[in-house]
Amino acid sequence: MSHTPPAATITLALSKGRIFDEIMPLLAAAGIEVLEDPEKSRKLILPTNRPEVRVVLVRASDVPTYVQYGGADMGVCGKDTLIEHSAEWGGAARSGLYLPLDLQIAKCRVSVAVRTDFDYAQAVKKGSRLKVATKYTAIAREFFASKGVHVDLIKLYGSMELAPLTGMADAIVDLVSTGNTLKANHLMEVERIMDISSHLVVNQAALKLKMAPLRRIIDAFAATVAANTSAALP
Ligand code: PRT
Ligand code: MG
Repeated sequence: MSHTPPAATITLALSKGRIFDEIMPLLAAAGIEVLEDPEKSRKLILPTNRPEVRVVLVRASDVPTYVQYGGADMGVCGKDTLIEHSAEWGGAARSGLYLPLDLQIAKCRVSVAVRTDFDYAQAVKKGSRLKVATKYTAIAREFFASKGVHVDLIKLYGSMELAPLTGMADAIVDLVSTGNTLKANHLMEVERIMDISSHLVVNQAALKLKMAPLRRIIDAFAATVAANTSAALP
């Protein structure tokens, strides 16, 4: 059986977990319902109630790659992931990605954290060279360069919290949401680098070829985001 879709199919790339869970209400408001639970199914291609729309499940950090190379027409991923992906390509535009909408979901922040017994302010003041472990090397490089702090970046793919605990690094740059993970590992947040939310990413060529159906989905998402934002105002 071939998995190559008919030309009119819209493929949406999502990652399991928080992004999948938080995009569901937006999809529902756009009239799209995913027919299988990714936590229960082993399938990587999930059908929806709309025969022309399907979801592909990929690693969060692979979402921009799928959209860029046309494996998906659109996708949802964090601004953190987008910045790191764009840095590899010399900018979002050069990677052929169109970013029409901040979906305001899966919110968190990128922060610098250190061991509670490490005097970060003093180290910065003294002009010490800091060893910083992170998955977000582009964000970290840009941030410390703008502060004029010299850093040796150590690239990790997960469990960043361990690096300062084992003495491998002085600091980490990681995503923080409640702060519970840092606290549980005797780390503290010392700088907030930027706020993060998830964005809609669209393949520019697909947008031209499938303008009407993609626009309908983008507009429906935008309407829900606008309604949610105004409902959240005091
Ligand atoms: O897990 P995998 O390696 O496959 O990829 P991923 O970690 O990139 O995917 P996933 O699903 O964990 O995250 C997808 C996106 O969700 C991220 O790119 C962010 O944009 C967004 N997001 C929002 C978060 C968080 N909040 C978050 N808290 N991603 C990760 N975390 C982790 C963080 O890295 C840390 O380990 O949660 C921990 C901190 O949480 P608190 O609540 O204890 O502070
Ligand atoms: Mg994760």
